[in-house]
Amino acid sequence: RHKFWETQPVGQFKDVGDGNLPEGPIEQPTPLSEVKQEPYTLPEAYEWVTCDMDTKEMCDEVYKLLANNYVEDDENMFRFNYSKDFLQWALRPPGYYKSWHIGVRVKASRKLVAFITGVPARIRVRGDVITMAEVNFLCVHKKLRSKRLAPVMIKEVTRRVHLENIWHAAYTAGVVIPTPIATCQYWHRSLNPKKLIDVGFSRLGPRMTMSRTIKLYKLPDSPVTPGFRKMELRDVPAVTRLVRGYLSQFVVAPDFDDNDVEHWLLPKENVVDGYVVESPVTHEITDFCSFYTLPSTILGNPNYSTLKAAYSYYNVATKTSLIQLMNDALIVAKKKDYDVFNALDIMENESFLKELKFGPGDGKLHYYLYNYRLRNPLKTSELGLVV
Ligand code: YNC
Ligand code: MG
Repeated sequence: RHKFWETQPVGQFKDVGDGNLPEGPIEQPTPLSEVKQEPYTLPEAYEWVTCDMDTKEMCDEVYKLLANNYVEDDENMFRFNYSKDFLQWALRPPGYYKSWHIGVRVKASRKLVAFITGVPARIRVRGDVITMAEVNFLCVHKKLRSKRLAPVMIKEVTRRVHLENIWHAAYTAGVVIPTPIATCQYWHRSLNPKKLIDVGFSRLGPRMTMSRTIKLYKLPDSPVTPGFRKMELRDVPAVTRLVRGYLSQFVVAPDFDDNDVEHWLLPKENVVDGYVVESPVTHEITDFCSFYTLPSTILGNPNYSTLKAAYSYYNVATKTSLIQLMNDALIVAKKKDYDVFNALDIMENESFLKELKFGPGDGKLHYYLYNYRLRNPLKTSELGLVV
């Protein structure tokens, strides 16, 4: 059934729930001298390229490949349109390896036709903090699909991860392969319902008019929590403490230090937004919320070309209620002209989704670990990781 994945050190479908198999690494590391030293062989017409994401030229090429060939929804109405700034942010976190940004070119035309990336991350699984690769942006040009190029891309990134003495990975995908550690769902909160309905992202509810719908999703003009403000560099230590404390309750979560928080959570225009609540009395940082910006191209609509979407990232409420905190996140996202605010049903998100008028999306997101077995799938509320 899965000719490639059956050969890999991942949980296999037949083993789900088998109480005799231990949790943890599936294979032991091998000496680095035993890791294959040459790249995997590509079909003769193609060659590997290590993508230097510091250069504008390379960023442009990767941007175009993904903008035209990356993930679409089931009905092919929308396609992710990661910005160049987002790609540079996502691909160059603390300690990143250039060698993990892998492209494939056509030798004759020099055209970039496939891509896959890894970035390093410390991820805790129960009590074990493990250095992993987060693998993302696997993309094969539409004209080269179903030729078994993806397994070669995955084997090559695996080889390059192994060369750095790293033996585990985390990744998410819309498809089911052996074997999800959790299966999550996206929820969507309309901020600009008229546009969302016009482009076919959502539909007018039964017995609803456009004006009633607009009223239903109306939000105040500014955040309601006193002391709610944009995160600044000086907030990094306090935000690290808050986030670390919060993430400790989940079975799988990143192990963030100050450098990670500065990179992943400090606001970057049109890439990532972070807000803190600073107590007006004690000036203590008591709460934090964040979202990242990922627009989608609207395919074949005469009136609109892009959907501006915010995606809930890491949120920690200690003094403010999570509902009020996330409502403030919706308010600032609306103010910044986002059309929709998306959130997965992970962490404690289920406690605010319905109350804040999010609706369930179709399509699932499956989470995976490479070379690490869990006996049973996790509940979505046991996941503390956003890839
Ligand atoms: C996928 N998304 O099952 P079997 S998510 C993993 N993740 O193998 P072919 C995938 N595997 O079942 P195509 C996958 N999609 O026979 C397919 N596969 O064992 C498996 N789409 O290969 C599939 N991006 O080349 C099958 O398929 C084999 O030409 C078939 O190419 C697939 O980034 C793809 O959705 C996805 O660009 C490249 O459809 C193509 O269809 C495409 O014949 C649009 O491949 C964009 C898209 C995927 C987004 C993502 C996470 C990727 C994780 C990869 C796994 C990493 C493992 C860890 C490595 C490091 C380990 C260490 C240490
Ligand atoms: Mg292929």
